[in-house]
Amino acid sequence: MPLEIYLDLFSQPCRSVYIFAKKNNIPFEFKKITLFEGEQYGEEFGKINILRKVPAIKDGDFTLAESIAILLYLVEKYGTPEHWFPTDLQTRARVMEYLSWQHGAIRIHGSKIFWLKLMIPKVFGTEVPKEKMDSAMEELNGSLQLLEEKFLQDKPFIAGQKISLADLVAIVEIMQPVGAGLDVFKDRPKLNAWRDRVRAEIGNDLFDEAHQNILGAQDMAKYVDSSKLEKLKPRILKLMIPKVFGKEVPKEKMDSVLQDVNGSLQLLVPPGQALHCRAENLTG
Ligand SMILES: N[C@@H](CCC(=O)N[C@@H](CS)C(=O)NCC(=O)O)C(=O)O
Repeated sequence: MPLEIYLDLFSQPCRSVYIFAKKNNIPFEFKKITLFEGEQYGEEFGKINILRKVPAIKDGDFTLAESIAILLYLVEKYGTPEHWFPTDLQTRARVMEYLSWQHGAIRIHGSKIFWLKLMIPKVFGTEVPKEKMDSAMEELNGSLQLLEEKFLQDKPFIAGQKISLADLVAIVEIMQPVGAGLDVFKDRPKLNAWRDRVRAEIGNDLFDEAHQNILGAQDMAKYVDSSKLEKLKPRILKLMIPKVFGKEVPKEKMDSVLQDVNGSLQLLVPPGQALHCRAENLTG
């Protein structure tokens, strides 16, 4: 039975696993989980990953979640070229240092921009207030600066002369806000040159193919079926509002949305209020 990889290429960690498997000619079956349709909550996927997140893999009877664990599993199982996860103790430690740091920094901050700039306005039909955007931009800029100054410095790649898992995981995350229309490379010549090197090492065609969905997200958002967006609202209230605003949506407000998804935010706050009022109402 071939290795199964459960993916949605809108997701950054899915792209890292996808690119790694393709680049290293690892045979696998692409099992599509469409996040926007909530397929991660289906019964079948629950048997693969009870955490309800992609990526995940199934290798025979063995299932595994978490992109970093999956990448390391593939490194070991398929004996991929050494530069991806160097054997030298300290070089490997540099890769691990980045992989450990990025979850709470570039990943969170890049995703937040994607939601604030593209998804929340599209789904709720209103712009996010400027001060929320400014503070999210400040966080992302802080992380990008650390990537350049602490992790990349003057080396071609994060671990030194060669591309490693650290660069792969970094680039897929950085492309997320780009998908929402933010040119993160503008006025960052070092980051721009690093992106070009990483893309060339991955292979331009594979890089572009893996990023086709996310780079088309703005166009897709224009034409997406509004009934799908309605279905997304409760999930956004439950999953994204707490992430983005750092507070849970109170249970009674959540319940009222679930009772009438079509009414959505209009049920919760009077129409016409700005999103920051709505967000404050939502988060209590
Ligand atoms: N730490 C996990 C994060 C996985 C994750 O957050 N996946 C998101 C997509 S980027 C997901 O599946 N979300 C579905 C949901 O939360 O419903 C990893 O690195 O694999």
